[in-house]
Amino acid sequence: MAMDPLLWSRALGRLKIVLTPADCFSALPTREPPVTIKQAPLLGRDRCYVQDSARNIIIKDLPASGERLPLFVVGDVHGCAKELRDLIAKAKKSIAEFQLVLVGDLFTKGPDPVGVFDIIHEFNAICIKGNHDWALWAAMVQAQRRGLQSLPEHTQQTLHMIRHHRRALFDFVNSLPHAFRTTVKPVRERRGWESEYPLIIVHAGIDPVSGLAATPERMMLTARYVRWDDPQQRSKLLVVPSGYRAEMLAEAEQKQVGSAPKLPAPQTHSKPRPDSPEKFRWHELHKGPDLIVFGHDAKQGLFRKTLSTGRPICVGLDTGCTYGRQLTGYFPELDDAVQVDAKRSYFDLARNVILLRGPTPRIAV
Ligand SMILES: [Mn+2]
Repeated sequence: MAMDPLLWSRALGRLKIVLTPADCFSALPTREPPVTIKQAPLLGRDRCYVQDSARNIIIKDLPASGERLPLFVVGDVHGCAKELRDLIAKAKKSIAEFQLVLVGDLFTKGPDPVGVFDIIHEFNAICIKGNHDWALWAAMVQAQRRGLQSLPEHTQQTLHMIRHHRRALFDFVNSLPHAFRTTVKPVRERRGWESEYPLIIVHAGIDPVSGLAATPERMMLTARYVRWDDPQQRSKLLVVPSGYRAEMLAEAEQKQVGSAPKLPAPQTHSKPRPDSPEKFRWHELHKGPDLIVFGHDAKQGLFRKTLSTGRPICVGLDTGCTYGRQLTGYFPELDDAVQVDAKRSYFDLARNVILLRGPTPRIAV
C-alpha cells in the first residue's frame, strides 16, 4: 500500500545526528574538490548524517522501510531524460507512489542534462553522488580557472547544454551525499529471508571488508575492481584504476543483445578469489547482510548476487542507457527490476563525444 508522502518528510525530520571519527575520512582522494568554494548545506540539526572534515555529507540515513514510501532506485541516467521519464511511468504500474532515488552519474555523457535536472525536481528525487557528478563539479571549477578548452570534448558539450543552469547544478552536485542507509521490509514473504534487512545505496561500491563507514570516498565514487594492498596480509583493499573505456569499447564490438526486463539469475555468494593477487570486483568479497544497490559498472550490466535463500545482497543497476542499451530501476521492497530500452545510442565511446543528434537519415536518390 502506498504511504502518505507527508510521512516521508515527517520521518526525515525525526532523525538524529551521528558523527563519525574524522579519521574514517583520512584517506580522502587527493583530487577531492577543495571545500573553500562552496560548502554543502547542512540539512538541519535533527537529521542523521556522516560528514567529512569539510562538513560535506557523506552518508545519510533515510527512514526505515516501514516509515517511508517504497524506494525505486534507478541506475546511471547520464542525461537520458526521455528514458528516465518512460522508466518512471513504467514503474508506476507496479507501485503508484514511490520515492525516486538516483544512484549518481546524472548529467554527463548524455543528451539532456537539464531534462534530468527537471525530473529530479518534479519527482522530488533523492540522489547519490557519482564520479561523473564529482567530475562535473570539478570541470566547472576548472572551466573558470583555465577555460573550456582545457576540458574533454564531452564535458564541454555538457557544460554548453547546462549553460543556463550552471550555478544551480554546481550547488546541487556539491551537496549530494555519497551513500544512503536504510532498511528493506520485503513486501512478499519469502522463506528464509529476514522480515527486515539493511540497505546501502552507493554509486560504485563499498569496502566489503571494512564496511561502509570506513570506505574512502574515492571507493564509493569509483570502485569497480579492487586488489589487496598486500596479497600476503590481505588487510587493506585498494581501488584499481582500470582501463575501463578500453574494456567498454571491446565489449561494444561484441554487440550484446538487450536482455529481458527482469533480474538476471542470481549468483550466490561464492567465488571470491582471495588467493588472486590480481584485481577482482569489490562485491566478490561482500557476504551480506547488507543489500548494496549500486551503479557505475555498465560493462557488468544488470547484476544480482544473493544469499543461498535467494535474498539479494548486491544489485548493480548500470545498464548503459547512454550507450544505447537500457535504463534500469529496482524496487528493493519488491525485489523487482524495471527496464526501458534506450531510444538510441547517445555516446560514441571511440570518439569520446556525446551524439547530440541521431544518425543522419539516408536520403534515397
Ligand atoms: Mn560512474
